[in-house]
Amino acid sequence: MAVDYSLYLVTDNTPAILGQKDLVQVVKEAVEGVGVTIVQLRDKTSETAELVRIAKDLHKVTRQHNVPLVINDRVDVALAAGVEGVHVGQDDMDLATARKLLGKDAIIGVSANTIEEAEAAARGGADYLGIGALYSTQTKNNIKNIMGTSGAQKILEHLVANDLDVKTVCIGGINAATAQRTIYQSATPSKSFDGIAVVSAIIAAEDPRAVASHLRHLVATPPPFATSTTTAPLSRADILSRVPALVKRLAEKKPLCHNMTNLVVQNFAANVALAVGASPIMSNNSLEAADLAALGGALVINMGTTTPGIREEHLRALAAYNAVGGPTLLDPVGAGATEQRRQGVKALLAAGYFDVIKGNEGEIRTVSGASGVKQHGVDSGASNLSIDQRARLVKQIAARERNIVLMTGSTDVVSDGRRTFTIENGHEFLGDITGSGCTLGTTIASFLAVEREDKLLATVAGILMYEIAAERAAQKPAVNGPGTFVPAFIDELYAIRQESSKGQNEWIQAAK
Ligand code: 3NM
Ligand code: MG
Repeated sequence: MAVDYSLYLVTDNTPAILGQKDLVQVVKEAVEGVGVTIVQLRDKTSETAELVRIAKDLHKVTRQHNVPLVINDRVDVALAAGVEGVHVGQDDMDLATARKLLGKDAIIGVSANTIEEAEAAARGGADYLGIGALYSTQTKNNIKNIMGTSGAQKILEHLVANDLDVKTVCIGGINAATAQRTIYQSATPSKSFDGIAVVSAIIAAEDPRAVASHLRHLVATPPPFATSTTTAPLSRADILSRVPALVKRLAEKKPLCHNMTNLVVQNFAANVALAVGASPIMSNNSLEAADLAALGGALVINMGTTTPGIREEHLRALAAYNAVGGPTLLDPVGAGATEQRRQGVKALLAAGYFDVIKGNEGEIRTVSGASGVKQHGVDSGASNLSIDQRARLVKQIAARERNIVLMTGSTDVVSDGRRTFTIENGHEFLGDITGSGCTLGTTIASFLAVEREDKLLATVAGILMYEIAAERAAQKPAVNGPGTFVPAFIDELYAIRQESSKGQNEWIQAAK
């Protein structure tokens, strides 16, 4: 029997989640309509006789809708109630024994928190794995490992690499706000979760039927920010031919560029946004984020100033842009410098999606570790990766996050996980002024707002316009140092925009 794992409901009868409702009624509502596709009775408190009675009651409801019912942990209850199978945790009856007792046609699922557990269960003939916990959750208190999407992705990769064909659902903190991004960011090129498993999202809901139907829709639909579909190689010739047109498009569309940025660069970033042709808004108030996102602009989250409460502002704004697929860029300024910032990066990566993450070597290495990826035996803080190592790291994070990662330096390295580029433009004066990294973020975000098909192209366009402008500015006779460089730089950003708007595209020949 082919089982549809797309929306897997795990029950909970504790008052904190079920409230005063009747469990059977909740399950009935959840399986009706475009509802849940498989149900697990998970009840840690009822006596055996009561459990069998509940299982039989639930089974009446699920059978009517051709939805399989499995029992958590209790093979005896599954047999007594005649349901379709069991779900066993790592501390429950072993898979082989459960299979022997229930037979080959039973559905048997296993909880997997680690690669080893997943491999053992898949080799042992589990029908599906419940992989978790993705996120922290109030629903289960003995969670061993919060893995995030990067941990889940590693398990899926391992199953693929070992040719282990088993269905998978993710569990732990999955709800309408997290479902799409979790499926998207956990996926490998050849394996994605077959579904999501939820407890509180449905059991605690006021309208389980509506929530179930909404979750089904979300599971079947890519997230709104999953717009980059291009896998075409991006050759130097492509860049030379497409970037000036993109600069022109930016000038014509004048997209909003919403900066939640640090105290130091507010004014400079706004001037850079204007020079490249965007319309800047500097606002750290997340209460306006949904309105701004609706206007089609881009969001820059720059962690350079940590004021109390700013993390919550960032998280709310990110959620607002993610909800409509608006462009988002993270600039994890000083990410490794303090605990506040390390935690901030972790929280942002766990809670939302960024189209682009840009930073210097130290910042990107902190981002790398923020979701559990091991660093490659290099001392933290030291800036000593070779270009090859940088390229590998950037590519690896981009594949993990399914986004664009840019590591700035005298050679910039940028990747979408498949295509990896180095860019050699720029000028040393950029290192002698404040906010040059931050305003590069503002520039790239502005490009993202007008190029959603190929986010790597948008990022490369931003870097080239920015760094070629810096080279041109530094050569001006009136520029004697960093002080005179800043206004000349803004002038050259403006000049490149004007040239591109008139079809004068020679400037891009300076790309290297
Ligand atoms: N198992 P909610 S997490 C039952 O990690 C269960 O194996 C988990 O509840 C695991 O959807 C979990 O309310 C609880 O977050 C999931
Ligand atoms: Mg269990």
